[in-house]
Amino acid sequence: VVSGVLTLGAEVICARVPGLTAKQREMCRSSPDAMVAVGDGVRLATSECRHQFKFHRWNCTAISNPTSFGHVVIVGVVAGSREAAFTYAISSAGVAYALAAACAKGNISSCGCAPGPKVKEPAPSGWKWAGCSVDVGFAMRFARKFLDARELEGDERSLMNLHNNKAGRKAIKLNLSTECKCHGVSGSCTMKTCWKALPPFREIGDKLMKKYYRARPVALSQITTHVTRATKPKKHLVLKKGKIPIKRTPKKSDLVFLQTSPNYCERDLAAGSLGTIGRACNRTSRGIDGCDLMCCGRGYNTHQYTKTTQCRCQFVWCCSVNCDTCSERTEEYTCK
Ligand SMILES: *[C@@H]1O[C@H](CO)[C@@H](O)[C@H](O)[C@H]1NC(C)=O
Ligand SMILES: *[C@@H]1O[C@H](CO)[C@@H](O)[C@H](O)[C@H]1NC(C)=O
Ligand SMILES: *[C@@H]1O[C@H](CO)[C@@H](O)[C@H](O)[C@H]1NC(C)=O
Ligand SMILES: CC(=O)N[C@H]1CO[C@H](CO)[C@@H](O)[C@@H]1O
Repeated sequence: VVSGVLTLGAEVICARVPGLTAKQREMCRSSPDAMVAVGDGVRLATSECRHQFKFHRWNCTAISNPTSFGHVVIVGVVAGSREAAFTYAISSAGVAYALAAACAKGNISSCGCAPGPKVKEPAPSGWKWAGCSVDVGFAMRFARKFLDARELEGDERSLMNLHNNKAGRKAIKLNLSTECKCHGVSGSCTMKTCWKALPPFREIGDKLMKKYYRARPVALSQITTHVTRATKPKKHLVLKKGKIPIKRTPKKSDLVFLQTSPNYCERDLAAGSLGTIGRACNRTSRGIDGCDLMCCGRGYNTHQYTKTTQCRCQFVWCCSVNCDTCSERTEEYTCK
């Protein structure tokens, strides 16, 4: 009876989640506990993306459609851009990460701990793999099935999204940290047990940001390698040298994009650009956060205001603190 009620609950909840494909709805019904983690993963990814792009013209806003659960909707030319590549990679990494974390916590019935690292790594002498290592297997599989279920078109854009989804998952799998605990007489550490743990998600964000800067341009392969009549020629992405596609496939862990990005200076919603009017900028910085680059040469507005704070605080025996009130003139700059 209880499981009947739970199933009914999942049925109702999964029917209500907007924008799921048939396959995703099916996965939702069969693993409602994993769906909670998928939602956590999407939130984690969104906030990490905002953090990483806080000082960029494109700041990760408004491309992720909140009504479409676990899926990023990117419109216009931006859909083939390296920003889209980052968005897909970080989302898939976030979902895989949250699933792996939920498995380790015992929050998902169909997964738990692994006895050691997934990729066999010999433990240095005196060590032993023990305890609860993250079971990335389930998380990778579920994230792949769930997010890749979107990419049905088989065109160059869906191949790009699939590639970047995979690069995001790889970033989790390849960046697990090793944690250890010492055993032995009074902490002598004659014996160590170690397990694989998830690093802070910030580290994954930083790694993927490096990959964003080094993202590779790709094109749909024009060469149809001929196979037997029964199997269709397989479409795939190849690297480009300048504008020319070459016969090399991109590395699985690299991010790939199809189109060069717009400069994101002007508001053009059809192209997927919000523009930078009203964005805060730094008057003295020469970087992308500086007013020159952020405002695309349009200039900036200066807002002056007075900030009052408590200052010159002194401890008075015993026991109070006396402070003065200081006011300080501050300036803020926003793009015209
Ligand atoms: C596990 O579930 C508990 C209770 O629902 C929740 O508070 C916690 O955040 C979950 N942990 C993870 C890592 O998903
Ligand atoms: C991102 O940019 C948009 C449009 O320029 C702006 O409205 C929004 O406040 C910015 N978000 C953050 C978190 O800075
Ligand atoms: C502005 O940029 C300068 C130079 O890069 C930096 O030292 C300063 O901390 C920045 N100011 C703010 C408010 O971020
Ligand atoms: C330290 C480490 O293992 N770094 C790896 C993190 O993941 C990327 C793939 O996204 C690898 O290229 C790094 O070697």
